[in-house]
Amino acid sequence: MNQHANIQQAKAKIGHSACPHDCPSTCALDVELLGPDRIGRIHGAKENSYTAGVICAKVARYAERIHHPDRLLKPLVRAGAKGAKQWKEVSWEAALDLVAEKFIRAEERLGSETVWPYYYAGTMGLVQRDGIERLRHAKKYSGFFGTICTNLAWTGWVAGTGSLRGADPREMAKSDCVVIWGTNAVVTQVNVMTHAIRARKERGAKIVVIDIYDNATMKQADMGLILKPGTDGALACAVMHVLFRDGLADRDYMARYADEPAGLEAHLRTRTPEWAAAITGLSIEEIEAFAHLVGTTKRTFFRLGYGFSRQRNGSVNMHAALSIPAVTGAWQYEGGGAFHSNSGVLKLNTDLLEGTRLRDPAIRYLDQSRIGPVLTGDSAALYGGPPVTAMLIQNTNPANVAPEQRLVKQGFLRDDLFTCVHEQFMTDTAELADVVLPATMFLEHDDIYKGGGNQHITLGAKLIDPPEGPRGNHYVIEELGKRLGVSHMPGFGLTEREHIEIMLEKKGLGTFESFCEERWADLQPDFETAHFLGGFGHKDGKFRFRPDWPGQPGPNRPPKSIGLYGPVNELPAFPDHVDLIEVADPDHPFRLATSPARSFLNSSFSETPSSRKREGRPELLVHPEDAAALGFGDGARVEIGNHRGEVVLHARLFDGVKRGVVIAEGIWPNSAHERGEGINVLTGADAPAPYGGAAFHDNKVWLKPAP
Ligand SMILES: Nc1nc2c(c(=O)[nH]1)N[C@H]1C(S)=C(S)[C@@H](COP(=O)(O)OP(=O)(O)OC[C@H]3O[C@@H](n4cnc5c(=O)[nH]c(N)nc54)[C@H](O)[C@@H]3O)O[C@H]1N2
Ligand SMILES: Nc1nc2c(c(=O)[nH]1)N[C@H]1C(S)=C(S)[C@@H](COP(=O)(O)OP(=O)(O)OC[C@H]3O[C@@H](n4cnc5c(=O)[nH]c(N)nc54)[C@H](O)[C@@H]3O)O[C@H]1N2
Ligand code: SF4
Ligand SMILES: [Mo]
Repeated sequence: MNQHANIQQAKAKIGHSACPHDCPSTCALDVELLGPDRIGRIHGAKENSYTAGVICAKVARYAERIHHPDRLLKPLVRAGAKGAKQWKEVSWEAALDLVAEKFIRAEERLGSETVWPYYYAGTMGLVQRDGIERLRHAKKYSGFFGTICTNLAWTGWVAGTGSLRGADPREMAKSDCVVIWGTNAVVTQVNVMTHAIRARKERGAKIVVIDIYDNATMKQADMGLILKPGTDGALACAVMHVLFRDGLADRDYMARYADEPAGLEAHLRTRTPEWAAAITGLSIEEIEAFAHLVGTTKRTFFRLGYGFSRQRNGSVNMHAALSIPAVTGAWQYEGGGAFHSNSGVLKLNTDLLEGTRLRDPAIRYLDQSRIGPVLTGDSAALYGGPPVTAMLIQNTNPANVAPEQRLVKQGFLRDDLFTCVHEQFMTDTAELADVVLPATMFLEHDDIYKGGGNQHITLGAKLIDPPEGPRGNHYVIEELGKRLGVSHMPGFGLTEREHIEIMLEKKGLGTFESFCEERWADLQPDFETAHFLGGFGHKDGKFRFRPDWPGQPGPNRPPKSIGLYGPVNELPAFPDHVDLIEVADPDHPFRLATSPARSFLNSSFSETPSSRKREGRPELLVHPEDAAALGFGDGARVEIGNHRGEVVLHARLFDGVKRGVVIAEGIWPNSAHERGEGINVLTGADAPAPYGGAAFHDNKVWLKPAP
């Protein structure tokens, strides 16, 4: 740091906040305040036991994003053809009047279900993110089944444990072996590494990383297992086979805590390391070594991520991996057990905020991930209801991040669809809108945040003034409520702070003022509860080796109007490998995963100069022998494609991946690609069984030098 910066930091006032981005870490932040509307660097809060003073580089440099010259500052109305990037600046009043008028007209023509409010987790603040639900329910607009991120993972986790929580993630530091499975934690949730590395430093713990390529996290591992995409179920089965075979299974624990240990053991008899080696591409020795490590290390902590669930068999694989600590009995020990998400325990009462009581159960739901089929009039995706002809979009960029991008864009270009996008930047989606509204950023509005990868509820009060122009999501929902005639309904007419107060009060967490002092609340359940020592979440208190796939309750269960996604009868009775994935074939000999980039966060940060510089250009990691066989070298322009479309990238030769597997890191803006089409041209919007989701890392593709 230069002297000038040093002095600046010494002078800076520090404000407290929470990271609003869609990241399991939900870091508690210390923000250098340089003036009423200016920030300096952001630091991780040292006093927060999970954040522990560490945050990622892209948020440390948030000044680049919040003071970005390209921020949207004025409401814009389309002044040319859709997508032609011609805009007219208008006042907030005029823009909101226009949106309301279009929504009213659409409803008059086709009924309320023709309007589809669409949102996601660009901000994780409850008030700014979820307030749109209040408007939806009040107006009986089409429901939103939010599947894109968590469905495959949560379904698999809840199938086993019956409840979406796990061992205290800080306990990783007290573990003797941390298994980081299907999450690139160095990149996507750096705080996992803080605690895992502490265990290695202080107790000599081993770190195991299981992924499909030698990513940044695997570089930190003592044991790295690189398997073929979508084969984690096979690995887990062979590990459990060895545990039973070699007397490393905890039979007493299973007798007490699991449903059918004998059935599982019998089922696994044929799931040998040889069997799994052929499926996973791992060696028998690798599988045996991993099984013995976790079988002989009682304090093994399984940190199960989202990445390996983004396969069409992802729920099955999540459940299979989760079954291992139920066989070893690791749950009984501090530093042992498993963790995926604490979302099941961090509940705040959002009934008023979301207008839950205004919900009409007769209204259809539409699946977030299937926005392509929905907007192009697929009658199955529309559940027999009217076409979608009006949308309000907040905190998400579906024209870039949703699967089957060609359909999504085709849909947004429809003349009979009116789209309002509320955004911070001119994203791929905003470019296709009729009206674009400028949004504030987290330090410019009040909100409250729940961790998924930790156990805190953290306050993020407004710290600085926004530039002239941008307004918060809450403002937009309230103003539309007035214009659409629902502002008298419960939940409307309150400020952000009042909503936060109500949620805090109902949870017994004090007031907004007191929470400003406390900054966060630690809601981690006690050891016994977190480790399910009083029983698992299912009615009989048992961990289920034999999941009730169609019958399980849970946060991701589709609403009745959607029902289950098939083929439910092909889901296995016990942990297993199932080929429900896009298996490579002669026309598509490669398997493509679209893993995250370190300096981007989904579609965010692709606008900040330092992130753009660090990531370089859209690239495809290809095994050198595959490249040689196809006759291209490092840096070559290559085309990858499948029945959904084709995309051009630059090849980067990389031997940390199995042959036949290619990796495209990061969701680059569509415009960063040669033909203006992004990587999601190649990903599929078919919903995996049983509860849906998006299988972003499960794509069969062909690959050739680009023409
Ligand atoms: N190929 C591929 N595609 C993927 C994935 C993948 O791994 N591979 N991952 C998927 C996953 S897991 C997810 S969660 C999705 C996420 O995809 P998106 O939902 O698009 O994710 P974000 O980039 O987090 O946020 C979207 C936008 O929210 C805006 N935003 C932030 N805060 C606010 C606010 O307060 N108000 C308003 N109005 N806007 C705001 C940001 O400017 C940003 O443009 O992408 C999915 N798509
Ligand atoms: N820097 C950065 N941070 C992020 C994000 C980002 O885009 N960039 N996205 C945020 C969001 S919305 C989310 S949901 C989280 C997700 O964070 P993670 O839980 O880490 O999930 P993914 O990012 O989807 O993928 C993690 C890893 O899974 C690997 N993987 C893919 N298929 C398989 C498989 O079949 N088996 C195994 N074992 N591994 C596989 C991928 O190669 C990747 O290395 O991260 C958040 N944090
Ligand atoms: S690690 Fe995740 S939660 Fe923490 S600052 Fe970075 S993006 Fe935000
Ligand atoms: Mo996500």
